[in-house]
Amino acid sequence: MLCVSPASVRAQAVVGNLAPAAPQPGPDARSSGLAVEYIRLSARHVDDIESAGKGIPGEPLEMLDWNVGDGPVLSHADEDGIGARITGFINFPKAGDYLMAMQSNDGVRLFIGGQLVVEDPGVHADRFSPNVTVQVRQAGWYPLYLLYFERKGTSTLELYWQPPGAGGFDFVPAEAFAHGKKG
Ligand SMILES: [Ca+2]
Ligand SMILES: [Ca+2]
Repeated sequence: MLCVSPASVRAQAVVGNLAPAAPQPGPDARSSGLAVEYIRLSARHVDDIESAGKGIPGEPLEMLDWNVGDGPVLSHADEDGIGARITGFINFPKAGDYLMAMQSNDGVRLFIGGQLVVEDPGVHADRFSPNVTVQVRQAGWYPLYLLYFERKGTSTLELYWQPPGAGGFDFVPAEAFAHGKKG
C-alpha cells in the first residue's frame, strides 16, 4: 500500500514577486490554450520528467479541468505512464490577490512568473493543494510552467482561482491561457 504523507505537499501560503512576460505576448503572438509535450515514463516524482529531457508535442490544453478517472491523460491517447511539460502564459485580468489551488493525481509542480506556486511532486490519489495567495502587482500575461505526471489508475489535473472580489473558487477560464505562436 502506497502511503504519501501530506507533509510532502509544500504549503506556499503567499507567493509574490511574479515576473510578467517580457515582452507581453500581443494578440498576434499568442494562440489559445497551453502548449504541452509528452514523455512516456512511469514516473514517481516530477523530477523524473525533467531528467527525461524533451518530449513530443501534443494538442494544446484549453483549460486545466481534467478529472478523467481511468480515461486518457490530458490530450494524450494513453491512460497511464505519461509525463507532461506544460508551458505558456496565464493572464491575470487585474492586479490584486488571487487565491489559487490545484487538484492533482499524480504529481504536479507549478511555476507562475518564475515563482513556485504549487508543489505536490509524488505519486498520490486525487487531492487538493493548500490554497495559495498569489499577489499580482500588475495585470497581464505571466509565464506558466507546469510539470505533471500520471503513473497509473485514475488521473486528475485541475487549476482553480478566486480572483480579487470574486465570491468563490472556479476553474481558471480558457481565456486566461495562451501559448506562443510558432514561427
Ligand atoms: Ca490512468
Ligand atoms: Ca494516478
